[in-house]
Amino acid sequence: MNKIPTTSKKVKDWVNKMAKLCQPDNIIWIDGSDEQRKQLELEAMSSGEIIQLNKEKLPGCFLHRTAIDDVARTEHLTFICTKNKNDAGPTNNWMPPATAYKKAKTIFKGAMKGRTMYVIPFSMGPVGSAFSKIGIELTDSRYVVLNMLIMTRAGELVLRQLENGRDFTKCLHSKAELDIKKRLILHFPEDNTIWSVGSGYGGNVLLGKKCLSLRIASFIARKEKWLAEHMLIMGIEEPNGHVEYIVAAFPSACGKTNLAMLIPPEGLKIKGYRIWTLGDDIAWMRVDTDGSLWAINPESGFFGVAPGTNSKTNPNMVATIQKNTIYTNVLLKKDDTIWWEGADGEVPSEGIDWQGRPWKPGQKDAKGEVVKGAHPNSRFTAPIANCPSASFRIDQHHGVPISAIVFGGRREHLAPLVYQSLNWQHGIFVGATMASERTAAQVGKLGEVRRDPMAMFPFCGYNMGDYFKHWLGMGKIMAKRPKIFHVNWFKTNDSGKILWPGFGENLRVLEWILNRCNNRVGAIKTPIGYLPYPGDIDLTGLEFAPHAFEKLLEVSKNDWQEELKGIKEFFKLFKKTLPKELWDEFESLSKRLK
Ligand code: GTP
Ligand code: SPV
Ligand code: MN
Repeated sequence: MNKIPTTSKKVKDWVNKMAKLCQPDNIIWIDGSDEQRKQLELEAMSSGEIIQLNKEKLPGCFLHRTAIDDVARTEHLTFICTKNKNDAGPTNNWMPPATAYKKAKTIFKGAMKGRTMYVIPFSMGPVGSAFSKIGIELTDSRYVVLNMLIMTRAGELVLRQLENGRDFTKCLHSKAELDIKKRLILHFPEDNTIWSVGSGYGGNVLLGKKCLSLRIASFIARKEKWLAEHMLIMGIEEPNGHVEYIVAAFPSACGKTNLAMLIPPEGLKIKGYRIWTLGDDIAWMRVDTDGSLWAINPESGFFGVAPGTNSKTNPNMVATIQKNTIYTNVLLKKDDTIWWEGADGEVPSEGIDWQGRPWKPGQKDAKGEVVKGAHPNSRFTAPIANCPSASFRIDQHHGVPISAIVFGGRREHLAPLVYQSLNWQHGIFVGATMASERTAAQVGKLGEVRRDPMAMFPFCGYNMGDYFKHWLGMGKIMAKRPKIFHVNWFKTNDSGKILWPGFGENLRVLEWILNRCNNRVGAIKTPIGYLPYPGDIDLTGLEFAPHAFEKLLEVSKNDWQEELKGIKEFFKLFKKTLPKELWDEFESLSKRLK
């Protein structure tokens, strides 16, 4: 054991208690120093947890492979453990706290025998900011430690914040046997506690991320009157040098990372736009003294989707991940660099696939399906500071003021490219009725349309009916409310081809959004909200097949009437907890569609 770097009895008592349960051979406190990190890298290399990549081409980069059945968040093994079932609501798996602790204890008991327990003090948000929250994660995984050092502000500095007895989120993780049958991701919002066992996949084990910054934080945010959201934060510098900030909520693997660091397309670059990235996944937002909504990114790194990332789709990310990056479940090339489906350059002629097996392009498995080199949910962990478009305001204690909130999903049909809500309350309805096709970021059937309100379905730490009420209430305490929009980059034509070029071209839509926020353009009022006049979206340099752009902005009354049925079914789940305002909005939309 290294020296205990804290005088906080609360911290020491809890660490001791958990150590008694898990019985590690050793306890190491993470101090945040480079020396300690390097030492851990060496140990993780010799244990085989990570593989060092080509030192010239990818300095400070490593590859990690997870177990084959441990490659994405396991929502069916994720629980909100509140005393009353109704407090978890109809969208969460629920277990009573006593049962959950008992069940998990049998798995945690002695799980760290022969291993070291690492104590990681971390701050979500700038250390010392009134916006920030502190957690301590105990883990027996060096991979987790190395990732947490990228994703959060971690180390001794954080412990200083706890010397006065301040509360922190108690996070316990053990790989245990990495057995899916003994895997549980448990949240105890009433105890400010997270227990995760039996997994080594990022979203299940980097407990500062979804577990703390969304599930636990959303619970706290409701009490403290702020918002913890699954949103990117970006600044759009307009040609006159003024920067407007927006947040956007899209479900997992639906384009947050890409949007957050887009490069203006050729036709628009000439106007002088520039993008500043603050965050790609999570936003914490508060009403500040000026009555507007301000956002910080609690994280300090990206845990991004690898497949599809290349110099055309996301040049800023390609630049970000050239150093000090941990890759998970990608293909290893002969020269110790990496590759994934949709990466730059030629498809390698051979390599080691994400499962550690020799791989050749076009190779088929027993079922006759092409074997992928990288897992579809393979990811990289990289510091935001590496990103060429990183905003200079990332470390600012109270964040940035938000002009627009953008909701979006992956819908082949129905939702047009962009529309604006009629007002705040209708905007909450638009967010609450979001739906999207399932991606590889969560275990389950791909492509299935599921409701994902505000992209928070898997991440809300309490009853979502109350969550909608909280959103409505937040509007009431704001003097200046952001305008609310909905986008869909994924609409297809009849033969299934995506109509909108997406990626950097999305700036064309953001430009319209900012023009609306600043009353610079009018709009067409339709039953679902305000749509752009086609001429108000700058398409310079883009070519569309005949009618393709019209199709992108089409609102089909028939399709929307169908959609109403799905919305109604979904709303009914919440019984009395669904705010009346949302039923009112439902009725109004039904009327407008007649
Ligand atoms: P999480 O990290 O899971 O929360 O995902 P995310 O929302 O940050 O998604 P990300 O930006 O990583 O994109 C996921 C996938 O969507 C990648 O395969 C991208 O290539 C694809 N994608 C992102 N933006 C666009 C877009 O504008 N158009 C199209 N067609 N695809 C996109
Ligand atoms: C997501 O699935 O929304 C992610 C990746 O951002 S994970 O951290 O696994 O949740
Ligand atoms: Mn996410």
